[in-house]
Amino acid sequence: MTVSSAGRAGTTPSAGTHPLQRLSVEEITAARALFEGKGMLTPTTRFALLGLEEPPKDEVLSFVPGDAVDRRVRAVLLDTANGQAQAVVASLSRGEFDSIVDIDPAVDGQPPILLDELITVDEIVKADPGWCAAMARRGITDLSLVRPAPLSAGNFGIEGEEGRRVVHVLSFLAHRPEDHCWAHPIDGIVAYVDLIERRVIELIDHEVMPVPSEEANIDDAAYVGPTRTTLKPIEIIQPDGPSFTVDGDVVSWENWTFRVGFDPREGLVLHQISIRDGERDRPVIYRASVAEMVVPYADPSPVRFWQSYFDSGEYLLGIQVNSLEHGCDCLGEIRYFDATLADTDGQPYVVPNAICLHEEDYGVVWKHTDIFTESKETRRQRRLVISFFVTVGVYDYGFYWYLYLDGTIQLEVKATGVVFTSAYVPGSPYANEIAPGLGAPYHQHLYCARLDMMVDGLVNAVDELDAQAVPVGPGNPHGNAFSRSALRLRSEEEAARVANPSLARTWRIVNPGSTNRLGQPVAYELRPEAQPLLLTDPDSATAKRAAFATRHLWVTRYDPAERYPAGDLINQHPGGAGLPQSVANNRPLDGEDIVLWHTFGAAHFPRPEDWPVMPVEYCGFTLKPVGFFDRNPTLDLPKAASAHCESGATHH
Ligand SMILES: [Cu+2]
Repeated sequence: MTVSSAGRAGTTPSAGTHPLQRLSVEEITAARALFEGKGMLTPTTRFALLGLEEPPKDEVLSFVPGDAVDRRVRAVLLDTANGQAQAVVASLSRGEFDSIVDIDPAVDGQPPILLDELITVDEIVKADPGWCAAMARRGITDLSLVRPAPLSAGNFGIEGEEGRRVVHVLSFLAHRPEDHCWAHPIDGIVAYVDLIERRVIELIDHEVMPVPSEEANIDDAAYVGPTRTTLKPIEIIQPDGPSFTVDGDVVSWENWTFRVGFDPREGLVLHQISIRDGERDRPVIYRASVAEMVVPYADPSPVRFWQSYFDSGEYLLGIQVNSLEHGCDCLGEIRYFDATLADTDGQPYVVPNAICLHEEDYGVVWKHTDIFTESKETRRQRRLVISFFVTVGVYDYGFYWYLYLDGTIQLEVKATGVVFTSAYVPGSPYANEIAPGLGAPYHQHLYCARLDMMVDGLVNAVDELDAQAVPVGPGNPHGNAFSRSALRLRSEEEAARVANPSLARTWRIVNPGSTNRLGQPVAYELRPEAQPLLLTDPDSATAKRAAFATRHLWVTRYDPAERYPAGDLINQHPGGAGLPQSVANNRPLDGEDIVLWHTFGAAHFPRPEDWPVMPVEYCGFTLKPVGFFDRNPTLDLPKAASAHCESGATHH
């Protein structure tokens, strides 16, 4: 990797702009013009990524409205003619490049897969005589109905792939142009494609397997059957409007305040989440996002062993964002935010209604009927929902952040869409048959949330809490006692942890310098779902590249350069980047500015009910205030949150 740094000259301040404000259409246009003007673009240069380069935390925290802001972008450029790639940081305010780093793909990894490359692989494989002959052997001659998928190759040390920009191509067959091809995998064959040389470099025609033929068109009334007519309407009405206010990208709701961000790679980012407590706005999280995810597949077949998709680092979650429809995707009083993104030519485009904001009733928050005083009190819970949906290949993922009235923060990921299919081999221990002859290989969906914590300030520490059985003995003669142990995680190596649900293990982020009225350090607690970690062999290529998924928790000292748990460029990366590298320094964590990295997700053993489209599977995590407040912070909720629940004063 080589680094060159351009000098700094006079500044053109961008007044009136917040440092974390999302890039505008004008700024993306200006960025492209800057790259063009400096001779950085050839006719074959593609922007694999163009997004906001966020300023370091101290700059953001010391920002005062009206201050000049140095607006910067970062880009990953790929010349599709020769494969040369660069990572660039440039200042729009100063009209200068701050760094231009030449990427060595064999060492640093490849730029993410471009949306354009879907078309590229189609052209390449269909021009390959060997691939066409392999299709013909399977009785497939109308190649216009074959759908080749550009799938990330990973890095398995396959001869001839090192340093080359490669995707692996599995193909699917449509019976007609409008037929959903995922029902008809053409299995037993894979093409390895060099996207720069534009040719098939290896064709593995392992086995002619029957192509499953049953159609599965969820938009075809003949397949789906008659629509049920028994459901009565549910209307969600807020006659006085929603309780939140939006000022630019800043959202305020009840006591919560945060700033909406949107990154081409991570998608939705929540900045500077704080909660008002009396006269104080108390910070909780400086920055929260899902910074990586991996979907490793269990099928060891010679044409599929490499399947392990890093949907964020390899495909960029943010640019796959859906435009949401009111009444379908979101119900009630909705405030949408558009997403402004750059295409591979560096041109801006806007995805309307990309982020959905609304509030939801969430049942009872607390309730008590007193058996002595006959007092009856009930209050209702609400949550603010901020979400977006992406489509990455066959899968659709919804990412839903929830803020609750009682200070709880939750992330829920919704996985739906179509499972990745195979030709089912009877008796396979690695796949389920989900339709006649149609297999769905086992796999995992593992996400890594990056939580840059700021509980009442920058000085934080993490304790691991376990339920603790206490044996019979002095002080516990009847054996009823049990307790809880707390272990301060003092260094980065020590803080790489695995969940233990049988001990109700949680991780508490405390501020040792801020105490509640009981003298306890204020805290938020991460409650993991404690689902299985990465199930691949510890020595597998995927385990090296997705090392983040071998622990439920990592804690690192804040470093603005450490943004992604599997490294900056994960596509074809040989592994070892990201968290394993970050924690190798074993920096101390007790009373420091720290970042939590939480791996969560689900092992998916597909069911017949997951076909032809999968009902949402949920996973996620919760952050709960623990001694952050002096008492239940929802005592001030009004009794009649709805017209149907009238005040106890008038109805006994
Ligand atoms: Cu799945």
